[in-house]
Amino acid sequence: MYDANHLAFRLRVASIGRENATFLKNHQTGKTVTYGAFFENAERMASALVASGLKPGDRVAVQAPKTQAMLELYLGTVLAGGVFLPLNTAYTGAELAYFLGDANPRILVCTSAKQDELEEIASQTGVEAVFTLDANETGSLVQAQFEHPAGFKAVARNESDLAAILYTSGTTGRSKGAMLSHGALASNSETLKDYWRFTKDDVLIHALPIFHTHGLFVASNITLMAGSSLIFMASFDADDILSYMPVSSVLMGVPTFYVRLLGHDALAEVSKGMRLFVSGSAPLLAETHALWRKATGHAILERYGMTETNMNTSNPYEGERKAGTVGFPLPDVELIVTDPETGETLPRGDIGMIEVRGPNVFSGYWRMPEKTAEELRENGYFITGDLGKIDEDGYVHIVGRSKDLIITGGYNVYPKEIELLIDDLPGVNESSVIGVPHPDFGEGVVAVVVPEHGVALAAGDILDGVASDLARFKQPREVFIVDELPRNTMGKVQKNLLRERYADVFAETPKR
Ligand code: MCA
Ligand code: AMP
Repeated sequence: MYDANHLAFRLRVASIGRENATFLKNHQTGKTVTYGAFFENAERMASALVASGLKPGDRVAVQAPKTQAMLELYLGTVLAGGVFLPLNTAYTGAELAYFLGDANPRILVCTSAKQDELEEIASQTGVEAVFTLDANETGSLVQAQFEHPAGFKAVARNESDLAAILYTSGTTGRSKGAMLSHGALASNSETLKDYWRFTKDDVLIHALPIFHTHGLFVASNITLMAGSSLIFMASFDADDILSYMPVSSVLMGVPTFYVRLLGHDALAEVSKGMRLFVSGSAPLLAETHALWRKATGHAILERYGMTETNMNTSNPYEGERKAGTVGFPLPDVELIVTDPETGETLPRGDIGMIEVRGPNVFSGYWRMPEKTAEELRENGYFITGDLGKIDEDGYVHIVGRSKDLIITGGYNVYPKEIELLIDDLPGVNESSVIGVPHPDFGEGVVAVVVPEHGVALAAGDILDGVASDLARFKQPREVFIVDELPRNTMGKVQKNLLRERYADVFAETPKR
């Protein structure tokens, strides 16, 4: 028996009657799995987790490649009453040590290649069992799955119980774990399924990673809720995506996907039968929107979300999809624009802080009650840190961010985290990290560094110095050594001047 408010229950009910239909086709192996087999595998996974000591509310941390088994682990964790905690595969040991120390998972799942390194970190952070998802390995959950029967009875959970924690970078440099409940995840995917008209006939090209909201909750949960199918690719590859378009109906991607696909001659022909192209996680340039429409006849549907809230707004399925806007608040989401100083709601058209409220909003930051209180108001509104306005037709525009955030290829990078590491390097006096336009990634990371007096520093010293502590996508792509940073009268570094100064650094970088 499943609890009626259980995320897994709502996903399972949604796919009743689809037991023999394809849920997922694996691009790498060519194999398919039916809904029936997928849910059975997830149930076996849940049994294996419980047998290894998982109790309701325990975290299951996972850093593993994108495979069907990882999706089964996600659902298995939720069925077992656990809290799924996916981690970017690019994170280094130093970054993982922080997440494991903060979240205290009972179970860690990783690759056999990283097992030794992570077992050491895990033993210091209270992890009780380390598994892999590699087939035919001892200690593999894929092996353990088949030692356990299907038919696992979901552990009852309330709507407000946690189903997942996803870390999102913090302005102070410390990442914060966004606590996501069963109810928040289930309601948002049901809303989106209806808003974007998903049906069992849809085939979604899934080339996003599944350790973040976009690939895990938006793409995978909606597919499950609609009983549709996935074409599951390990990562982005333009030729592979184009080859599947004639047998697919929907693509979800970050703007970099669309920029890269535009460079291919086959696009116009193969996209003819597609139903929907969705973009999000970073701003889609109006230019990309226009070029896509010209090449394919399709208007990309841009939507806006956050790790803390899942999706908040979307351009309409029917009606005008306005380039440069993120559309309307979703049916169950309230969105207001407030004065960042006073918190007063501003009149339509004025630019201010975007705040959102609804069943999609998270439950707070894991073990950070003060941060939660700063960003989540008592009346339920979440202060997003995005600056925007609502235009005369009701469309939401994001015009900037009050948070010092860089979004590169859809991944978020908080400058503070990098600045702290650079400032600690020998010979460095201070640094400032900024994002500037990049033709492929949208924004590229640039570090501007001031050496200590009399010290000769080279860019390579900085890059080598941070390499082992930072995921590759966070590492600066350019480093400039300067005598001083521009400051205002208050002594604050004027990042806007730095962004202007280095605006063209990546101008010559080819679009892919
Ligand atoms: C890879 N690299 C990157 C990025 N990705 N550098 C900066 N930014 C990136 N995003 C590095 C690689 O390590 C490599 O380093 C070099 O860049 C070239 O890699 P390449 O082969 O071109 O990369 P790729 O494998 O093709 O990946 C690019 C990508 C990928 C397809 C854009 O980053 C991606 O799938 N991004 C999607 C992220 C995502 O799902 N975001 C959603 C978050 P080297 O120099 O060593 O070769 S959820 C969210 O934001 C909210 C909630 C929302 O609204 O959805
Ligand atoms: P994350 O930390 O991964 O949850 O990223 C959330 C942030 O991505 C938001 O606060 C926005 O700044 C940004 N974002 C997501 N979708 C869009 C979009 N369509 N346009 C502009 N920014 C976006």
